[in-house]
Amino acid sequence: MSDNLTFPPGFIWGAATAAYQIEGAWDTDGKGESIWDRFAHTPGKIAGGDTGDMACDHYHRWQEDVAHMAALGLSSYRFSIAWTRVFPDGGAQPNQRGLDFYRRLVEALNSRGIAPAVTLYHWDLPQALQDRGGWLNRDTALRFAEYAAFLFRQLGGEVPLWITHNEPFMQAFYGHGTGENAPGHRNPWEILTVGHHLLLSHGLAVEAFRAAAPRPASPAAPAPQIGIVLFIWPQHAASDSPRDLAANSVVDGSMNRLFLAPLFADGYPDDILRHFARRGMRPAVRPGDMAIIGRPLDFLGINTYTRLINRAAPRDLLSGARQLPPHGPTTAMGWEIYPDCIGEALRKAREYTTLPLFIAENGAAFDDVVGPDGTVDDQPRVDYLRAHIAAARRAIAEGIDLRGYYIWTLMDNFEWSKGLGKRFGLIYTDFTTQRRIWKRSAHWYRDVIARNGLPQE
Ligand code: IFM
Repeated sequence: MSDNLTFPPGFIWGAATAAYQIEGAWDTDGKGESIWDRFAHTPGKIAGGDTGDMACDHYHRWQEDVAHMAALGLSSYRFSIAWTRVFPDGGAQPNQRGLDFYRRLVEALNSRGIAPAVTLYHWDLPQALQDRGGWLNRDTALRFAEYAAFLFRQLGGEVPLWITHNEPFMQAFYGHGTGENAPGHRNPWEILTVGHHLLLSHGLAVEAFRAAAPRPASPAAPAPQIGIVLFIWPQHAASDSPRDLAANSVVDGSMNRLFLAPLFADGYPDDILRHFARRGMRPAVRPGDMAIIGRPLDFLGINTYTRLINRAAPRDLLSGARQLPPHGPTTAMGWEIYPDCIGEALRKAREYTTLPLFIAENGAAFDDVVGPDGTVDDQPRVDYLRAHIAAARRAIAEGIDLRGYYIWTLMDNFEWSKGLGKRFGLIYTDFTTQRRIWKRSAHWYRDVIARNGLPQE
């Protein structure tokens, strides 16, 4: 690490995906219906009428995809398990064929030296549990802990990094507040209860993990670890006026502190509880819950892509804030390209915990096209990644214990309500033929991994 481009030895270079976004095969081999299957099949919910029915057809093409990961040189691959493949109706009866799919995938990754990082829940709740109230029903947290315990028993030792949830913020606020995500509820009064049950289910799963104490596959391998992945987006006030500062603090409180504080400090932040209580919103906390939620973890994963600039907007029911337009160039999502999001998100996490940190997702959508010569020249993504990885390197130089960086995402996939049109991948997916084409950024990332750092410009 003699220069400011090289990373510490053993730094983890990864790529991330999620089950519903890549697998397809939505009703194959006994898989049950999830809330995303139901939501995407509801007309008008997804741009262009797209669904994840096929997505990248990874369920059938996983061997080819693992070969791409190996060719990239990934040290880790983060993916999620579809609860409904393993327990089709969210109950206690496992589906062997679903479990076998993940067992084969985990074995293939390990055999190629790619450490599996497994997310248990990336938003695809069994529809059968949704029919019984979903995350509004405290019982769903108990069902989640059983599902998690089953996987710890089955695959625990083969998976070095277990992640309970991906971005509980999104499930709570977008699934239940704006309705942009499944299950599509537009009922802000549900948000805090859903968020609380997600966190409770996380804590119960951590307890199940400690009880199972999965042993590493080989004595030389490190013991499997457990953590959670939070969405941490830096928030900036539009001005120094007390109103803008207060509005900014509410957005930061809702997106970031509402999840960091109960996990790592002493409960929900008072200012945010008061803010929501004035709107009649309260989490359904029972005695003992906060101790479960705060069970010690082994690491924290952070997803960060940009920043938001907030100005007071008293008419906004939920936050009392509005976001200003981005202050510079944006990605195809309309998100400002703001590389300091990496350092700011890591420092925010550091206010709450000294655990090892991972950037569990970072990346960009651009309007990539296959050129006449059959290549995909995504130089804007290379520029984005270079700037963000450089920011990660600066954070390490500051003393932040950052252990790894996962690009979102391995290959273009189903970007939730935006459908198949938002391309975030290192690898271009032709959704008609399912052909994969390495973009310029994939070649570039392979080089970064091989040299364990950034090339000179
Ligand atoms: O595609 C999503 C992912 O599922 C969760 N984090 C943000 C990504 C880009 O929007």
